Amino acid sequence: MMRALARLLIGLVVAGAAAAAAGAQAPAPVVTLTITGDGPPAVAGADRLPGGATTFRVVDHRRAKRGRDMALVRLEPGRTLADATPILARVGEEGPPVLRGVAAIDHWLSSEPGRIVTRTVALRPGATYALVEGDAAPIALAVGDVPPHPALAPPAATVTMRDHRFSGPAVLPSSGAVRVVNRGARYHEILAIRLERGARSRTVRRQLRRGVDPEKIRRISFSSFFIPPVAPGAVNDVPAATLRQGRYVLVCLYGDRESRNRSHVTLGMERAVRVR
Ligand SMILES: [Cu+2]
Repeated sequence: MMRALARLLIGLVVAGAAAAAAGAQAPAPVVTLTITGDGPPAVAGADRLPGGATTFRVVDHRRAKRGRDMALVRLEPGRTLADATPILARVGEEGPPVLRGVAAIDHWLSSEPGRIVTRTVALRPGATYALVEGDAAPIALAVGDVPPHPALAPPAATVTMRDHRFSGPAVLPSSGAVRVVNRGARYHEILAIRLERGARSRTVRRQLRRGVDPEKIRRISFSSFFIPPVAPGAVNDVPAATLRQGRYVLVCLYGDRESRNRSHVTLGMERAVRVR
């Protein structure tokens, strides 16, 4: 899960806005990240970012097998990218909690080769962000002045992550957005594991809780409903269209020093849900 950060770091600084007057619901501004090779993405549309809902459009022109994951890191008030850079370099080794007090991973932007992936996130007004992936040189983005910021549209369902459990509805939609909120004090991730025909929910959940490698569990598949580890307080809307009708288990497979490297699912962080 740490592959993006382990590769090192680049930053693209996106700066939020001073709190602006609330205005009419305007469409969220769009930032386009274009990937054509192994280098950092080309960034367009990020020079006048307000806080609030912002749509990231990730265009990956490569003919690669795997997409790329970029962490959208929020700097804590008063911290600069120069403060955060040496600590970000330790995240691959030590995990995101090493950032505490300096920065927080609130969101991830993932690409899919040959496709366009969009993700709308709420950028905190007045905050500064860095897009972190690999070890290329940081791309600094000019910070513009700030128009009013729209809020995220209401989700179709909300799943809450705590230390160490999920809560939310037992049935999730397959359209609209599922909001995932981290109300824990730790970093958490979410992956929806699909139960294929013949899989017994109780058996699969027991195996997961025992720490069996999910790759070795039969009759399950991994959906693309996935958010890598995000910080306490992070709010992410995931398109429910990544879920097909059926039975799923939501799991947090993340583990770090705070959990003695045990995956959180072994601490009980799993929940059975149905998608309709
Ligand atoms: Cu967790």
